[in-house]
Amino acid sequence: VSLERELRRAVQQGEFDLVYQPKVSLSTGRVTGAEALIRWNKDGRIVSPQDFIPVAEETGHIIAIGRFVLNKACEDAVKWHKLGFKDLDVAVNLSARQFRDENLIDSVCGIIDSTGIDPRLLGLEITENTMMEDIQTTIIALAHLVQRGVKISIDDFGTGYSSLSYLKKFPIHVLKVDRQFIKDIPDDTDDIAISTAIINLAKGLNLQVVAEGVETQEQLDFCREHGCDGIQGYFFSRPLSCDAFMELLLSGRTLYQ
Ligand code: G
Ligand code: G
Ligand code: NA
Ligand code: MN
Repeated sequence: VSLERELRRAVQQGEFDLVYQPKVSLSTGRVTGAEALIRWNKDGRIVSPQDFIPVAEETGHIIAIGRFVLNKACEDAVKWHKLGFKDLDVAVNLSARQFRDENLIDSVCGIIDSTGIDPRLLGLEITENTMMEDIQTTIIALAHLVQRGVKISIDDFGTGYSSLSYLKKFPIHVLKVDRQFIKDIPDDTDDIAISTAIINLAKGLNLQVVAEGVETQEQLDFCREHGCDGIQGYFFSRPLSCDAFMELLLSGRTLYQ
């Protein structure tokens, strides 16, 4: 059976689920929200999105998958809200084809309305390369989304082809430092220089900056000392099932004692 047919079945039979990786504030040490990451439960095995998102993109299944992700993430965020965590946000990854889909804005607005999520608590993560594919269309699409109240992050910043001059033209809120630049800190002095520059750039442009892939205390200290707003990474937590994420919230665990 081709992966394409299996993907079709997976959408229809509800084989997808989301896990949530906590994001933590470096000023308070508290969980501020989570990034939703899709998982495919295929015959008892978990398939990584790296292995099926590209095929889903090529075959167009990404549109249905993306709608599932957005809807589930918003529903879960509303659950967290009802548990009393009223400021917690949720971020969803949008792939290139989804971002270029002419129904994207309607789809996002429809899901905001049907789930009742406060749109300020919904974030969309879009990679630098996706944004750069067609700059005029990107600016228009982002403007519509921002007008509806959602927060936009540039994902994997520093790994793509963006010219810095576009940063000020895009209505965005958060810059995410790619894990690639964090993983060899403090050993790699080039990565220290690059990460420092990205953080300073973000601050200079009044953007929030979140470091991805923080795995060690040293990396955490680096991010805090250089003025990152938040971190994500295995040091604090791996991605968790929605239930495990809610347990974490209820436990009150923070980054600092
Ligand atoms: O969660 P993990 O580290 O395995 O994710 C691998 C890649 O898949 C990352 O680049 C991530 O952005 C992407 N990814 C995870 N979930 C989604 C999703 O729901 N939609 C899209 N388009 N990409 C996702
Ligand atoms: O492309 P994107 O930034 O969305 O990808 C996020 C991916 O990074 C997810 O697949 C997530 O599982 C993974 N990830 C998150 N934190 C860490 C970390 O600390 N170390 C490593 N190796 N991977 C991480
Ligand atoms: Na992401
Ligand atoms: Mn990223």
